[in-house]
Amino acid sequence: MGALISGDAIRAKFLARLSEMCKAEMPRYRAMAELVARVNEKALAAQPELAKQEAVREGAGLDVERHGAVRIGTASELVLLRRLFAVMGMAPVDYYDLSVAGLPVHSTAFRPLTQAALQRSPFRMFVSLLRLDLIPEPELRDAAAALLAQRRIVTQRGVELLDQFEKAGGFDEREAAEFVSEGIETFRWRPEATVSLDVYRKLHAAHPLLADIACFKGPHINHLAAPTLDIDAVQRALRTQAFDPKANIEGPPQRRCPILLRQTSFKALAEPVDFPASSGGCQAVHTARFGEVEQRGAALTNEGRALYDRLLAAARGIGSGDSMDNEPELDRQFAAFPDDYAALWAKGLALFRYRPTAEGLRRRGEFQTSASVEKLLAEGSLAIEPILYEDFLPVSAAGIFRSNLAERRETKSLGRASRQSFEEALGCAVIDPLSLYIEDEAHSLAASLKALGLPRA
Ligand code: OOG
Ligand code: NI
Repeated sequence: MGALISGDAIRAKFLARLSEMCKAEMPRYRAMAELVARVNEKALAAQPELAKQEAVREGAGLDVERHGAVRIGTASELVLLRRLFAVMGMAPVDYYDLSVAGLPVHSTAFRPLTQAALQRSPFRMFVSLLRLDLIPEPELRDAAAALLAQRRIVTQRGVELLDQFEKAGGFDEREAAEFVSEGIETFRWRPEATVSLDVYRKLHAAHPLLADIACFKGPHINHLAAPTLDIDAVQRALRTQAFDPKANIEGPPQRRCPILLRQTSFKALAEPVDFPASSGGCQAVHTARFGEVEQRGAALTNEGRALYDRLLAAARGIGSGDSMDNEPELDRQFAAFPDDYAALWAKGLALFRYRPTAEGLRRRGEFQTSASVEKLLAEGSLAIEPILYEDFLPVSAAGIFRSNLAERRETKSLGRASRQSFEEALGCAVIDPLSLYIEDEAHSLAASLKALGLPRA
């Protein structure tokens, strides 16, 4: 066995292959990525300081996708994906309940946990698990469960490699390359249903997600999300260039100091699918795969997030859903959310990374041990920059899901969150994202104070 390859390196390779595969399989997605690249180039030329906003990262420029998504059917599939993503240094962070938006799934995001790892390859996978308990028809539940019990979503060689990785604690270069090739197979689009058109239609009628998850050989990746520096310009370009984007950008409105996550997408394409010859054979279309764009801003504290949720709910209560352009109402509500970093810091709404300034370092050792962080910031000895939000938003995710469902359905809540059953299926607890941001913030503050000669607990 040769030298071990890092999870970060395997993740970067895996994403490069996924991206290549999606662009080859879906010319529409390639075209969207090119459109986004043109918008980013323009935005950077007009405002070079934008590069800082979505820290154009060391190993990952703006041409590298930030996330993808799959939907799976069973606990054992979820465990397989957990093992597969662990090889790439990705762990499950947060729990997203989508049942409140009428969707029979709940989700987590597998992602790298540290800034250093995100810097090298900021790729995450949003993984949604079907909740058969939210499908009312018992015979369809049974049919879906039987279909899912039969399929194997990781190749046999892929499973052997996972066992080997867990025994040895790593892969050398040759093994990593083989793992990437096997792993990609799990996410490939195979335009052949495993059921008759009649069964497909029944499952689809119960819920389109049920058909998407249960009627195929594997959990085809349904989208990748390209990063942008100007999502409003992307949305306009998608409209004028007939990409059929969703009606509104999900997340907070446009701001001087971006927060959390804004997302848009072109709607899922109707793609031809073959049905098995054994059941009469025929073709129909299936609507699942799309393309997404994201722009990230500051991570929020609990207080900031509560304010965000409250303003968003107020805006949605007045506008509604995806069918309506809710921008004016969002703008109106979010006037109550401070839009400069100093105020976000002072009010404890966002999370920040600290660093000592050159001026501060020059005065090292001259500070009074009682000097407050506020004073050090005010006199310019310390500086802050927002910590980027690396996770997802359940209301936004639901908006993206819904814009891709073929028909208009009621948005009636299907049930309640079931974090416990999700974690039982996963075989471990999901990580609390806030704890990661807080640790980052605390660590940077301690290191900065130390650099100023102000060691403190
Ligand atoms: C996932 C939809 C959610 C996001 O970025 O929030 C999503 C899916 O359609 O499977 O992609
Ligand atoms: Ni997405």
